Amino acid sequence: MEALIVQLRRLQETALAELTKISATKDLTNWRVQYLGKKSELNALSKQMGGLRQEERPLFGERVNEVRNALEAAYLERQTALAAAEQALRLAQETIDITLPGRAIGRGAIHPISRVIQEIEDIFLGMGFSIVDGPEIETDHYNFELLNLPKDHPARDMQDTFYLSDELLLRTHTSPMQVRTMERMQGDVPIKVIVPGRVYRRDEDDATHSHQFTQIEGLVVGEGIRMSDLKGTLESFAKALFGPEQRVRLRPSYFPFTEPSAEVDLLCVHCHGEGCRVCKGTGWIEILGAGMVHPRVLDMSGYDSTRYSGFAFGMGPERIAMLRYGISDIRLLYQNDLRFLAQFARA
Ligand code: 2U9
Repeated sequence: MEALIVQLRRLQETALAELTKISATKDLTNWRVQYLGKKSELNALSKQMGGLRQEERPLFGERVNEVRNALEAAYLERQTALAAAEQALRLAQETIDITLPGRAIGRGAIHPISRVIQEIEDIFLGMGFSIVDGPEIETDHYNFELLNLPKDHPARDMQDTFYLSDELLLRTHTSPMQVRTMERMQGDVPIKVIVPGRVYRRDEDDATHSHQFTQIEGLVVGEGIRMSDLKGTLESFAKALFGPEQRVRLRPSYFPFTEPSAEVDLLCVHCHGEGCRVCKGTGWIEILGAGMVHPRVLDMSGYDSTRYSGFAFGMGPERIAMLRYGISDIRLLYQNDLRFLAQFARA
């Protein structure tokens, strides 16, 4: 019995000494199998109990249990300590230095044409208009015929056209969308729409011309719509866009789709009517074209011109952007030069 007790003590000392040498949780399992498993020395020793005298057995059993408990406790303690150390190491390695400055994302700017379009859309939405848009590839029928521009009409030359085939073309104005709107409304009134969009003309590009540009056109159709409605609407628009001091002036003009037609001047946005370089000394600048919808145009789109009337207008956001921001060459608006565009970033 004495010899067995000594073996037990030695076993405990060796096992604990071995345990302290283990430095990774994955190596703990081998230790546990070796010192606490079925084939362990401890198990072998405990089986020797049968060879002991009856009165020695409780004491020996107690000693075996003490050693087993001590080894179990030491194992758990070591496992907890190693797991904590390993986690601390992992956390330290995965630490991100959040004090590093990030990569700055450049601030974008809304294109000056888009800015002007958005502003104009807001103004007309506020006056109860709807916004519609449609195809840039159109038919001759919608782009010309239904706008009172038959094939032999001299005004077709005013708008040199990119034809894609005999019947298909790049629209020269957004007006075909007003025609399509009238068709869709099938004689219903009122119609109050504006149509912003890109249009195309066979022009040589220079400081004031571009073969591709933008238009915003408007159309109002109803009963009893008069020239005074046109003037009042455009005056409200001009004040909303350029300030309450604005005024509009109509001069007679000609468009095939309106009769009468007018060119619409606003007080010069630069000198407010004094006369300057921008308005060539007149105090006025031309911003819009407009007129009462030609009766033939109404009739062709299903609106009886003896009962209904309407007004229409058109303007170029490029021209408005150039006046507002002092841009002297229209081509700057299409070159996508960031040095130019970045100037329109909001602070
Ligand atoms: C329908 C009936 C009438 C649209 C109109 C103008 C006058 C006009 C130009 C101004 C400068 C275009 O951007 S610009 O080149 N537009 O002067 N446009 S009346 O008249 C219509 C349109 C559709 C059914």
